[in-house]
Amino acid sequence: MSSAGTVPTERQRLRDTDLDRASLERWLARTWTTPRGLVGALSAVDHKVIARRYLLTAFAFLCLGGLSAVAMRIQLSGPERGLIGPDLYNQLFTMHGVTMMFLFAVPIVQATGVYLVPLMVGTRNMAFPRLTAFSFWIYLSGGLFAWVSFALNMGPDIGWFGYVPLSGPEFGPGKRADVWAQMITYTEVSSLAVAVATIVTIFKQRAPGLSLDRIPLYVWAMLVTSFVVVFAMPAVMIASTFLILDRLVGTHIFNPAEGGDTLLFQHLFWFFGHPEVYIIFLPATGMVSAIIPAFARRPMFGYLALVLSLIAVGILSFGLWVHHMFATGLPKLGASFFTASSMLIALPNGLQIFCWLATLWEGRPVMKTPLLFVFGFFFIFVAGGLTGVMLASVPLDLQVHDTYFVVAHFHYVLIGGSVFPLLGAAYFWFPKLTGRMMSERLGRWHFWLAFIGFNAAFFPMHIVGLQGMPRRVYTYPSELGWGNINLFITVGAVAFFLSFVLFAANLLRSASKGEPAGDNPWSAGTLEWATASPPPSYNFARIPVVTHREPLWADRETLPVASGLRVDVRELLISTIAEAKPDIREKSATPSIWPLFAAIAVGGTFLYSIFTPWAVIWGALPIAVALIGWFWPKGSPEDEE
Ligand code: HEM
Ligand SMILES: [Cu+2]
Repeated sequence: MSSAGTVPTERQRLRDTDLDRASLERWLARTWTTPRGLVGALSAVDHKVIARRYLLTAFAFLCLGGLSAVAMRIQLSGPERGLIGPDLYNQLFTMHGVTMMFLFAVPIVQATGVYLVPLMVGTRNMAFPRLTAFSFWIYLSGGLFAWVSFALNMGPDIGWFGYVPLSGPEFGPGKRADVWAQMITYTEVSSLAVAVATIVTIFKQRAPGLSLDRIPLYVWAMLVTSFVVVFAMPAVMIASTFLILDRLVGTHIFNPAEGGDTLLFQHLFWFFGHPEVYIIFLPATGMVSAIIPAFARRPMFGYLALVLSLIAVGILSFGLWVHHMFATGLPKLGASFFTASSMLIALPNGLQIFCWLATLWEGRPVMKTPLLFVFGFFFIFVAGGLTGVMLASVPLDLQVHDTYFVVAHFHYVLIGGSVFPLLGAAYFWFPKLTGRMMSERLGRWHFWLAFIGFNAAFFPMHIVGLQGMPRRVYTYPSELGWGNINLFITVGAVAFFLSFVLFAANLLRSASKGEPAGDNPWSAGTLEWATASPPPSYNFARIPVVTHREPLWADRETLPVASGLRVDVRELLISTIAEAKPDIREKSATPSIWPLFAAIAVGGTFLYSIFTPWAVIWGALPIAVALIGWFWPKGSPEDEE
């Protein structure tokens, strides 16, 4: 038997230096692979396994969000249609907004990070793998909670931002607003946890030599985004918790009649809500910064400028929230401040676009599908940015407030700024996830259908908006003459929706029949392409040592590697924050079913609390049991030097 077959005795420590390549790989696979069977699958802590589930779930929610949008658009395709009444329509646009923002956009960018960040920084798993698993279960059950409530005709109907007093106890009887409030707090727990794990992974688990000035721009983007999550999410969690207290316990935090403050809700919500846009957008810029150099075949122009503008955008995004509240009648000086800062943020964003264009200009880009989506992003996002600068001016904002002009603007920003880069990223990294290429021919059809469908659906919304068509109405009278243009919008929306069907078909087909990809099909320069596609459970047989920003371009033949890690237990190399010098070795968590139980306990508590505040007390017991199981120390004494 080879050395891989030998079982080390209690005291024996097996290190990668003791083994040849083949037995090293066998040992690592044995140590790191997710256990078999149902219980094994439910206990998984491998970041790639969790990320795949996360991505699929987020995609499923995108489909639900898209279906609700198509339903709304069919109802609005002509004047006085009777398909969907006002009550269902209110639930539909709320479910659409909530699903897109909380269950699709944020989770999908975080899931992409969970997959890519450990590979790109050259480590074997996320920091806090069990917490990451817990986050996924929390998110899944939060999403199911919202959609099951909707199916039971208990779906929230107060808009995705759930303003009081409409959502308060007086105007929002029943359980609908409670579902909204608890679901928000609950899914943001998951976002926060992933953000914390991402920050620690990036700061402490980077491969030796991957100093801060060599981190791939995508990883920088995820780092900044995770900090924005950590500062923004608590604000909305406070807003939703105050709301549930007002509704269920009878406090008067948002009730002006009792000395409460309605505007406080809007401040708290938008202190989160505006950065939220950047939580969605910043990772997308990171994706663009990964795709462009790979296709232009040259390093990114202006690395430092890009890093600084990422940080600037992250910080400035917190100074803009009041531009969502211009119509509430603010003091003049305050309004001017927020106008100025809203326009200011166009600067770092513009800078990023110039760096991207400069890189493309210098290189000889090959027009493949990922790059097509990047060009789609440029076009749509710049258009959305322009209407954004327009809306930042108070007089115009007051004119078009709550009209379809605003609906057009934010779909340009959200879909141009996030969905198009995400689609490009899907084509770009699909080979890493599956070992196969996506079909280029279908990809082009997909792109053009999406691009044309998108603009046909959302450009005319600017026009009806300027004509005065309000948002959140389930119908309109025919005398206003908005019928034809709305029909056009609906046709565009259906075409845009169909482009996702085409995308799904391409995904399915390519996953089984696509051309085999190899490790590095695009000849890209960053570490995730240094390992097999799909990567083995342990990511890298030996931890790479990084000497350049694009390690695979610099050390073409063989990457230098670090050795000395144990292979009979899940050991990680921990490095210093700035220079990524190897610091200590640390054990990574083993698979466990307890994060799932903890998520069930926390979820049950949140759900039950809608019916009685006592749930918080009773729920503490199962939560405590699950946490004890989760953190129960493993008995075996570990000798450390
Ligand atoms: C198939 C693509 C989509 C279509 C056809 C679509 C259509 C619509 C429509 C018609 C409304 C307005 C409903 C109304 O005010 O009466 C709306 C609202 C909204 N959409 Fe979309 N949308 C799509 C994709 C997205 C995506 C990808 C996002 C986010 C990433 C998004 C975010 C929102 C938000 C936040 C609202 C506001 C909901 C509210 O007023 O509370 N949409 N969408
Ligand atoms: Cu904003």
